[in-house]
Amino acid sequence: MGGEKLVACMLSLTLMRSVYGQHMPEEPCSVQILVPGLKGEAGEKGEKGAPGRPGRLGPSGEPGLPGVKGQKGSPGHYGKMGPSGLKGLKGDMGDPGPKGPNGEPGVPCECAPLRKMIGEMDIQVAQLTSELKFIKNAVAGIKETDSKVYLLVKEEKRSRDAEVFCQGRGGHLAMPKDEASNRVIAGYVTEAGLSRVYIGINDLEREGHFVYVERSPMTTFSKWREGEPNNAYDDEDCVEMVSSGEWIDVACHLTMYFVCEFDKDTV
Ligand SMILES: [Ca+2]
Ligand SMILES: [Ca+2]
Repeated sequence: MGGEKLVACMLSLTLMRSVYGQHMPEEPCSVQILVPGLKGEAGEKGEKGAPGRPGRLGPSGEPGLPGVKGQKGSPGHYGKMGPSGLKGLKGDMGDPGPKGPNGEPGVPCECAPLRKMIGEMDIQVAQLTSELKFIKNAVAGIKETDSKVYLLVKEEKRSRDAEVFCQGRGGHLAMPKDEASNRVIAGYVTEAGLSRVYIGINDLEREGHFVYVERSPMTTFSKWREGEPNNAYDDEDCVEMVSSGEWIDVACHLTMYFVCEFDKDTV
């Protein structure tokens, strides 16, 4: 027993006496001076001890050789959608599709403006119908000389209204100024089976002084029937042509067919 242990033993003995009083077990350590004896014989081999603690971590090993290339993997997931591309060129127009089903019946409308429009269209249709009738007559029975075109209008009108009608189409009542033109106009009367038509001559401004409706004076040519003009009943200021081609002064308020003339330059 070393010195340290001896001191520790004595300290322990003192503590135990203070705690347990006189009831102390046999003194475990008494101070004795021992002398070493002779070395004994080698003991028998002991039993195998318990495994030791694990050793420290060793250093890193050398890099290994490259491995053999593995097999091709399965396809990966789809990537994220990329940005939109530029707009392409416009394609050709497709074929017309099939006709769709009929629509629902419409609802009643506020038709006052439409009625007004329809009314105006009716008036225009009437005007066009009149124009068409005029053109049909013109195509069917037009007569002409070198410088004039004549047209028999089969609408009974007073002399003034007849002249308005002819002016509305760019002409005048027929104004025969020579035998040739007078014969052409007379041809209308006979061919149409008529007895008379208005022509463009009158003495409205000055009694007995006949002029053409375009206000040009009478020339040397005239075709009065014998005894005419007589201004009968002091009321004959307009002129008709009968089928013979002769002229007769008559009252202007009579209604009859008439002949218009147009300059070829303006037709
Ligand atoms: Ca007269
Ligand atoms: Ca007369």
